[in-house]
Amino acid sequence: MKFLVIKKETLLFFLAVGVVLASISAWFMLKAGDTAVFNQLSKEKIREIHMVTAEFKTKMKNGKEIEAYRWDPGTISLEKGEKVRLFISGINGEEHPFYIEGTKIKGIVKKGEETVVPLHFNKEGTYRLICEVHGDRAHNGPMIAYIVVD
Ligand SMILES: [Cu+2]
Repeated sequence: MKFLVIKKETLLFFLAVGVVLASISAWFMLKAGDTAVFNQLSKEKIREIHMVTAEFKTKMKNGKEIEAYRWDPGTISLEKGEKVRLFISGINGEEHPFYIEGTKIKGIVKKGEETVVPLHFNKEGTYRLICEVHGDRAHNGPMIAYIVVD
């Protein structure tokens, strides 16, 4: 009989732990916002898009080097409500800290590493993926990709 009582308490303990963990993960999901982030642990089949950081470089007749950085491909398309996993491989350039306009998404792409960005837009429009280091022509950019949602 005593054994049974302990077992019930243990069960209640694990139930309580489960409730607390579920609440914490729900809080994190809500905190992340619903416009452009979704649960990465989900098992559902999600389309993948692969992008790289590219550099165009040349030497002028006078010996001066000029260069420009780009995301490649520079434009990607998503359906409204579609869930996509964007893989960005850092090829050229040491680091590209980025953000996506109109969302809470930001991150960094480093040379030799892959950054995975979950995308999910509930509003149509064109969202710009902007590199903070190469944001305009004066900084060897603009390193901006267009995410078209329709
Ligand atoms: Cu960059």
